Amino acid sequence: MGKLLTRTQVEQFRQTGFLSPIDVMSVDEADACARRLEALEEAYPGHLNPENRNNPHLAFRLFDELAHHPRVLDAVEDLIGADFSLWGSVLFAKEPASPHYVSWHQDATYAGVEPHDYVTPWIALTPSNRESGCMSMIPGSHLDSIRAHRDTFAEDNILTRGQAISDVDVDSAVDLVLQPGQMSIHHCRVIHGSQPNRSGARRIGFALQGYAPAGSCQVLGENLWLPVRGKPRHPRMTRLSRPRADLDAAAIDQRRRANQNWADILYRDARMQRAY
Ligand SMILES: O=C(O)CCC(=O)C(=O)O
Repeated sequence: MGKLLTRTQVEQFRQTGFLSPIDVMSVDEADACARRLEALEEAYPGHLNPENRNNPHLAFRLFDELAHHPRVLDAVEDLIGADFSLWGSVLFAKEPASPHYVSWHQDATYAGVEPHDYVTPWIALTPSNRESGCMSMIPGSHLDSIRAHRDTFAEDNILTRGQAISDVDVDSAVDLVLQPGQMSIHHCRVIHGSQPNRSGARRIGFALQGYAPAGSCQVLGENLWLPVRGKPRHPRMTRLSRPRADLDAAAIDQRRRANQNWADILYRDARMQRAY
């Protein structure tokens, strides 16, 4: 018996590359988080927007708390063991009736983290369903190697390079419908994507991308890791720290450093670069 997941759930993750839904908090608690986010967006628009969406857990208490939520960490521990760190995070907010989508991709393609055994919890703060553009996964695709991705830089594609895999077996896709306060967890190599938000409400998801077991290494850039549980040693590791207050000077500084490192890694050899 694991800390949170059953043996069946762990086995399901091994076979399909994802697990969903998992309860993290109540709908009311998720709603309170969404309200806190709105207040932060209003107070600090330059620090939280579609072009500054990466690694908010390094600078804001709200995202730091979500990144350390015991139920998130217990589920992660059941999948990758008791010693792990967080590589990064992304706030994926899709506005009501907006055209933005995420093409079919595998997270591990450009991330530079090796080996490919890290996992991404995605926490819904608002309803994530077919109408609002939930994530869809291709079961078992994590068992194959990395597929060819074509950089499209398509305007409405919210991935950094608009990278896309073609000839995906879309008929096998599974939609991950989540209530506010629930999460999914996906493997870094599973093929996934999401459609535009056609609903009248925001679809807000916070992706912890990802938790990696001790010994994992960033092979394309600086090894900036936030230790989370156990003894998460990584080769050439620089330890990041949790923010003491929203946007204190140290927090701003370490988020800026992590975001620059990400940009250098994710846009390596790309023909152009976007603001995020
Ligand atoms: O939020 C989305 O629609 C996509 C997120 C995603 O691709 C990810 O978390 O890996």
